[in-house]
Amino acid sequence: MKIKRFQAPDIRQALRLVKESLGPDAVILSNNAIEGGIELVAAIDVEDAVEASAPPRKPAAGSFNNALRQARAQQTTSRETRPEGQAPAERPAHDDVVTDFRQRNKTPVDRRAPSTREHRHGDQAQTIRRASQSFGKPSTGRPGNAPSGDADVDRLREEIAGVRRMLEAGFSSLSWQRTGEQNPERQHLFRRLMGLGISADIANHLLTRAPLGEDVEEGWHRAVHSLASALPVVEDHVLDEGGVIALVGPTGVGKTTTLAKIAARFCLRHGKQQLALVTTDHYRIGARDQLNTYARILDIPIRTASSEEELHDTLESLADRRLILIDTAGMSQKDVRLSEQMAMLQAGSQPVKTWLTLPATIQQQTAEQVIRAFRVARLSACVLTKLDESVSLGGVVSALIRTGLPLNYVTDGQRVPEDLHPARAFQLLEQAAAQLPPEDELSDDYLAMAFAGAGNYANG
Ligand SMILES: Nc1nc2c(ncn2[C@@H]2O[C@H](COP(=O)(O)OP(=O)(O)O)[C@@H](O)[C@H]2O)c(=O)[nH]1
Ligand SMILES: [Mg+2]
Repeated sequence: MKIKRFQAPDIRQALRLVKESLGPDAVILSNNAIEGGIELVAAIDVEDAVEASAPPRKPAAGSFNNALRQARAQQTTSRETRPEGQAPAERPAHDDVVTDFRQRNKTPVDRRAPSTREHRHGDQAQTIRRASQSFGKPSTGRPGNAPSGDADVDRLREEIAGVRRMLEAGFSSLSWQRTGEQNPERQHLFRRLMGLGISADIANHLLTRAPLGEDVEEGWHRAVHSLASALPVVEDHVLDEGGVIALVGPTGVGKTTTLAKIAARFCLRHGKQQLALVTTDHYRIGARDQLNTYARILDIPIRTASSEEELHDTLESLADRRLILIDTAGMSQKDVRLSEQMAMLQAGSQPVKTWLTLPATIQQQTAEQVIRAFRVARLSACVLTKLDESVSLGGVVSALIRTGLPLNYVTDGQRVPEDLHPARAFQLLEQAAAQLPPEDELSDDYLAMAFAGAGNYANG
């Protein structure tokens, strides 16, 4: 067995790396969110790989993948030939492997006789979970995976951990397979939601609650509808009522462009006398130039404020303006100056509404990190930019659902002011669904892991 780790910015790229390095038979053992992306641990049964080029032979005893494959094949054959509900006469090879592991690890054997396929499945799953739990535990009482100082012991431990992951992957695979047998609509819809980039826990939660009918397309429509209902959206009246609005967010996400779009829309409705622009971005050379250009085109005043007092005074001096738009310095969620800058917006006597600007292309974990970091600015809404560049909206949609930050506007191009629209949840998700990648892009191994993980989350 060969086990490798792969890191990539998103799941699709990570899966591509796995496929390129280990081939299409690789099994995904685990997936974890890491800073800047995702880490997959994948394995390939080396014997399998060799098998492809070698003459046919009996599968090696103890090879989990082979045994699992055999077990699946036997399950399918026996399902085809035996009456519904009747237990098969022979134990599949997979049980032998589990028994073998149990004996080697002295795990108590569950002696209940399986009566139906349903029970057998449950017992198998429980057994695998138990076996995998006891199998990975260090026997020395030494905490965690601290190196023992003995190379052989460490290598053995690593192998045991690998086997444990294999068993867990087997468990996930069985659970995924069982759902496919008992509830193929649910499995199909889960696959589509995952294709959309929706997080596994939200997808599972949705499908557990939404009534699924016979018709898959109807079920899909209902799932998209439920997702749209879960996405928080707020209708904003700023273009009519005005106020003081600050656009915040990381660099390059489209704050200044969005601000120009809002300014131009407002000018068209109410005239230039009612509007002013302020920038607190004194960090970046050229930041003011960009805003200046828009101010010149619209013929509206622009001010710079680089401290709390200056901002306070500037806002006071512009009190007669119906709408004041504040452009802020783009800041990474890790920037130490972030809290200070965001606190500055809330320090004055005038209430400032802060809108977080996020690109539709952002990954779920990064979006959640950014939202958490910018919470100090008391965010009231989120503007989603660059819809035109996004391949999959699921990440950012999941982040908004999980954090509860409401969406108010979306932008889908660089044109000022045309490419700015009020957010409409259902329309947005229908559009995302229309861009779905081909269904075979996410492997069954990955889906099985995600499904099992989401099940645990939903149940616990
Ligand atoms: N394709 C596309 N590009 C956009 C959109 N909004 C902004 N941009 C571009 O993204 C780049 C960065 O925008 P900018 O407003 O300067 O970002 P800021 O650093 O957050 O102020 C510029 O080239 C914009 O033209 C959008 O909705 N779609
Ligand atoms: Mg800018």
